[in-house]
Amino acid sequence: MEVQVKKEVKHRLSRWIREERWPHIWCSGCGLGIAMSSMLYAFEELNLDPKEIAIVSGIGCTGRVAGYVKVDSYHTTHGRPIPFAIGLKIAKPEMKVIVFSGDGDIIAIGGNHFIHAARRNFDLICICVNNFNYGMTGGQFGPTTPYKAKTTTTPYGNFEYPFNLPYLAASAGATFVARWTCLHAYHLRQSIKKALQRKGFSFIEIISPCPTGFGRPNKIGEGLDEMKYYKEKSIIKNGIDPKDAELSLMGGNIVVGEFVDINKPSYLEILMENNERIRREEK
Ligand SMILES: Cc1ncc(C[n+]2csc(CCOP(=O)(O)OP(=O)(O)O)c2C)c(N)n1
Ligand code: SF4
Repeated sequence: MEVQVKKEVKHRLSRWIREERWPHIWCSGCGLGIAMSSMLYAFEELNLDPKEIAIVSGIGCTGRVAGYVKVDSYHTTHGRPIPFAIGLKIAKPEMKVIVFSGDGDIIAIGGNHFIHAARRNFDLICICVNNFNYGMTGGQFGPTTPYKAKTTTTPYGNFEYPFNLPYLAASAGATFVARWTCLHAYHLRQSIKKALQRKGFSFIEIISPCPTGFGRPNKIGEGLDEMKYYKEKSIIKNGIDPKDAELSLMGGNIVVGEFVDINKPSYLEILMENNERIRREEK
């Protein structure tokens, strides 16, 4: 009789995931799995050493990423991943420090830290998963919720205008700015790879389905329906002024692409140069 030997099949990303923390908490149809795996595939393709990467998140469903990834990772308080990551990068400039968090976390409570990190061209990769609501706490509206969109706290439709995140990042001083949806997993991975290989403040917005907090109340439906919407309505426009990067989940288009990629001395380069100069002058 032939003896069957069971072969253990390992996922291609298993060296990057804390499997002991599985199953994850995300709802079916949520885009966060694609957002996270796009980053992990970028690590894999660049053949990075887990020891050279640190991931910092705040709270929320997106914030869980820090707990699931097998690198040095930090789940910080609400809105504070950027200042935490700045401290980390100054202490360990040789590490690739990534902030991976939600729109509520980075742009609402953490908005001030975001604009100043961009202004300083601080050497960080900031990935913001924008699902247009506060997913984890029950689907409240936030600063990226579209005008007229329904959330638990805007049952009659949101009457505030949202931020255009790439425009905000670029006008504050970010030197690499991109936006992709979870459908654009290939492009997203390429942008993350680019960001991992450059200095300065890189900002990547990932438009992601949240069927629970956003899709259903706005009659978009499930995660797959939102992905179909992205397929129908997204247009790639690399290199355009981000102020023209339209974003509509309410019937209009979603403009995606790499909008900004410029060279400007980064915060750490300026800091090192100044330290050198002061040392020379004091001799
Ligand atoms: C100081 C503080 N205020 C409020 C909360 C409650 N809270 C937890 S998650 C969250 C919203 C997160 O939204 P977002 O960053 O968009 O992440 P998502 O869950 O949508 O991925 C809030 C307000 C908190 N943890 N700490
Ligand atoms: S609430 Fe939304 S963001 Fe949170 S896990 Fe569910 S689908 Fe994803």
